[in-house]
Amino acid sequence: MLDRTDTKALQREAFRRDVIAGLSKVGKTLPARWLYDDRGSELFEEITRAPEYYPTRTETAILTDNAQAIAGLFGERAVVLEYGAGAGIKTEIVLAALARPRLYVPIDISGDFLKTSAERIRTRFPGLAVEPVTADFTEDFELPGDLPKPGRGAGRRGGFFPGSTIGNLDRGEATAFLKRVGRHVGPDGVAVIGCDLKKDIATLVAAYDDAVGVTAAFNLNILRRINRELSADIPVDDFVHEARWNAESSAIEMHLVAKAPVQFAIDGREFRLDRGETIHTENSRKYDVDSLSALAEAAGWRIETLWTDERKLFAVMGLVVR
Ligand code: AVI
Repeated sequence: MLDRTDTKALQREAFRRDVIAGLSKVGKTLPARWLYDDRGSELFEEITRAPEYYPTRTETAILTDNAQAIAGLFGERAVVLEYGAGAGIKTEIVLAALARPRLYVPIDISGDFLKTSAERIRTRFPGLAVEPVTADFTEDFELPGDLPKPGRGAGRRGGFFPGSTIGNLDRGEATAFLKRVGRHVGPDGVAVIGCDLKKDIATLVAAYDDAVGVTAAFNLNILRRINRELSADIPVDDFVHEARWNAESSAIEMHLVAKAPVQFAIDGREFRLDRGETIHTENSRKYDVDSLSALAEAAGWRIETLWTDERKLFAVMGLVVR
């Protein structure tokens, strides 16, 4: 019997279930969220510094160049809800520009991560109230009832979701997410969302298959995680990382491709892959202005401003509730 209060055990059971379900399908998949164990998170940090991975530095520059306009959208005494526990420097750029922010609410499923990033923000902004919320922001959840309401000593509520993580959600999930943010911020609310833009395929593929091989290590780490946490015997060296452009879904896909026929067991179940068969581990959707507008409108928002860089690599949407 699973102890329902043992979050580590619950997490491990959810991982086991997802892995077995994904690898039992005809087109094998693994959910991207499991890429981020401690090692995966470290590797992702490294990816953000790779010369080919333009999103992080481009978005940081957009936020820096437009910090005053973004602060104007949030307005005075804003309550800032950040989906994901603090995107480091990007969060700091926005918070530093705001006029007397009332409260910062980082929301993340990882309590440990949340604690560390809340502490960092408290140190950097000693006068700012910080109220972390532990929740999975990809699913419906309620905000604590005691958050200040707009009008009573607080300005409007604004959602902040940088990093183009919205691109890792499918269309239905992205729409549901934006609707959820709309419910959280209310009728006068705003949101600032980072999105990666469509561009030439060579630039996209290079960003997800860097020359040094950090993205490859990040992708392959999910197999090592399965071996480590589920006592499996996947021959990791028999797989290679591949980044593919899927024009139909407008997404870069990450795959793990079997170099040879592969056989392994997880939890007493046997799995086989033919040579060339793949495990699809992540989608990273790329948008253009029309598809971003359509997404925003379908979720009850309107794009008030679209901040972008000179080369139109990346966009930051300033949204208002319609
Ligand atoms: C977290 N997310 C926005 C990254 C992306 O670009 O889709 C994850 C990533 N996967 C490979 N490289 C980066």
